[in-house]
Amino acid sequence: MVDVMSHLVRRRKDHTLEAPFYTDPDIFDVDMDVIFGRHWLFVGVEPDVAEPGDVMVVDVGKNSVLILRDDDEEVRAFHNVCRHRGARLVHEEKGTVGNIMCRYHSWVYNTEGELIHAEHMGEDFDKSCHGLKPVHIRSLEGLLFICLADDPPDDFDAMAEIMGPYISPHNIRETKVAYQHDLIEPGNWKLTMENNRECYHCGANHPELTVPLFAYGFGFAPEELSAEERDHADKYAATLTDNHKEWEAMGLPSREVDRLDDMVTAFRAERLPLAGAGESHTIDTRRACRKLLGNLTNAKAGGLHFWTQPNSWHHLLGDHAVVFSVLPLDAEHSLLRTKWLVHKDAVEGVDYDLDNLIGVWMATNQQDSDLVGYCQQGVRSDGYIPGPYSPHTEMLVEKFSNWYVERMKSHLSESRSVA
Ligand code: 3BY
Ligand code: FES
Ligand code: FE
Repeated sequence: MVDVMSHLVRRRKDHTLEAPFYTDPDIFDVDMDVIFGRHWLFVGVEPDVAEPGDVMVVDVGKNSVLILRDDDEEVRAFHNVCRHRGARLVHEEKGTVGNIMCRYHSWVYNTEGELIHAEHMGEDFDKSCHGLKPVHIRSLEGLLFICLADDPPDDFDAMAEIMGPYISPHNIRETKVAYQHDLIEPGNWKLTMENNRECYHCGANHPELTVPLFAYGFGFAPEELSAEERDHADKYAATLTDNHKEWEAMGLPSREVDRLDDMVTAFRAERLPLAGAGESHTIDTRRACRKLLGNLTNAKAGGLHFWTQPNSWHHLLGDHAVVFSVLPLDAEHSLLRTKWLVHKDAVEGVDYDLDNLIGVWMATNQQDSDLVGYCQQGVRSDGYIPGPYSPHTEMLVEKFSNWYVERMKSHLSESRSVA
């Protein structure tokens, strides 16, 4: 087995990771234990389980997790494992249940996870000792995060306190999932995340996304701009400042908050102006949905970018929201799950056209997936040497890689000192 710690310790700052971090199945197993087993993961939204009895299954490596709304409307999470002989309980990704019955010997659990029926187990059998094993779950204004560890990182509340006011105007709880798309990217999960943390690649690769999104919002080297480009960049900077003032006056927190460095549950957010008509991530830059989110009365609410380590990013717009989660499948494949949310009362074909709603990000996701695949092909090769991140456009990629390296080091040194 590779010595993960020695690779972590010699990692060259401001550079991509060494190849085994993207290719080695043993390091992948450590990632699943340390990163995906012990941190808060974004897995879905409250509207995924809108009504009591609604169930969603999310697979995180070897763990399958049931997320459901109980009869008291509380969202709960349990391991999707029968407490009798361990059979998987729910097999479909989405469904609605009264109770949950195991197919094997018909044990029955209620939506609180309690075992309520088990035949032929004898008089001494105590049903109350055989409820479903709970998984920690928290809702950040309707965005659902789970943690598989017994003791999750204790800074979720600190994130929620800062991010609550940014997210609440979009009222995620009062939305519905208009569309979900699962894309298997041909790359390690860290390549998917690194790709998301920069827009250095946007101009050359995202003809649709760069219609509503200003590439200037993601950094550049001023000395490399032509006079005309510098003029555009200056105008963008002025627009950003003006918009932040306007939005904050309207009750929409907008200024950048960057906690990617100093928290375990690390995150970043900023509300950015949109180009053209300035309303949405659509090809005509106008709202895709007639009904706006929450109490918003103006579609020109910019785009709130919200990122969490290790596995999510979100675009909260005036008329819809797009939320993304990355779930690793193996060392060289990752599931990118994207959900488009619109106001719960919006009607497809009346208030929104589905193709128009999803068009920009369906195209962008495929382009990003191709780019991730090109890197995966490269990191497998003997020709791969860790390369430098741009100090102007990839500083947030460095923050992702640095967070990963520090979290891995911290857990591996803890487990060494215990052993
Ligand atoms: O290129 C991407 O996928 C993301 C979205 C916006 C810029 N970039 C960080
Ligand atoms: Fe579930 Fe037996 S394994 S009832
Ligand atoms: Fe991209």
